[in-house]
Amino acid sequence: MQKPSRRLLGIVALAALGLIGSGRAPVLAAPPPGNPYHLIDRTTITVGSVGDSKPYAFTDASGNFTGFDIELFRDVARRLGFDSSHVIVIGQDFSALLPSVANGRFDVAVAAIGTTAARKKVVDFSDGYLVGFLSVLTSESTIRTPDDLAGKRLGILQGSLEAIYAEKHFTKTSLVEFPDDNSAVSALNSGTIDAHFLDYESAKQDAQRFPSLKIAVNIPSFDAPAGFVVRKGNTAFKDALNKALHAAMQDGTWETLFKKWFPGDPLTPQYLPQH
Ligand code: SNW
Repeated sequence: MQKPSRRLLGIVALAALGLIGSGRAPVLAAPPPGNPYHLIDRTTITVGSVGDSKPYAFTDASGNFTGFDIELFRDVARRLGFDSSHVIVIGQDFSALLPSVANGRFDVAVAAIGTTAARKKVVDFSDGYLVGFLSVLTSESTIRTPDDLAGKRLGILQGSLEAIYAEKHFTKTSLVEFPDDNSAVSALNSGTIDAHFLDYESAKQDAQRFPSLKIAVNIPSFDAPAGFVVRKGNTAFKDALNKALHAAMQDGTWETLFKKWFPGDPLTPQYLPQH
């Protein structure tokens, strides 16, 4: 048998110390003793997410959850002592995520969930880690502005910020609710709806996949940055997540993941290392 190389042994030693894989921030090697974060299972973080919110949170071809939000959360969890084998991700309909965290079914929900005052009545949010746009995706060349949606059928994801925005502002449009973005995009492709209203990055991916679809309208959602959602009052967990999240921003991990998942997009200055 070949002897492992010195370099390999060095890497293994560094990995055991938790010194590689997540930048310069200190990383705990194991879940902390006791249950300081009030987790359902003290050795594991149980995460609720969605399977089709590309590129934020989705399942890959082998059924594993991945995406910007999932990778960022795994990095943050590792800084608290929970490596990938101690983070379980469970898929749900988007509309069930916040109630499930409130009811103690998940320790945290991670799925590009925008922070709003209404949602903060039900759950707590970490600090924000992502801002973007809400977009109208359509194959109809006559839809170019929000006004063009009058009399049209527009898909919305149940429980989403898009749904709330559409109900308030697109009052002449018939809104058609879907449990997930995939089924809405199928309905769009089959002509059951005229357009779908979803996050810009997801819309961009759909437009690449289905060349007839174009992004017609973008509405800034900078006042509702995505955050990690925890049970109300679980301040120890929220504070620990915030500390690790800021370490991931400060050591460039956020920037690396952002460039990986949103290539070419403008970086958000407040999430970059501060000097
Ligand atoms: O508010 C935006 C935020 O600015 C960023 O673009 C990431 O998405 C949002 O958080 C909005 N996300 C929707 C929501 O919170 C839908 C999330 C989803 O489809 N998984 O309702």
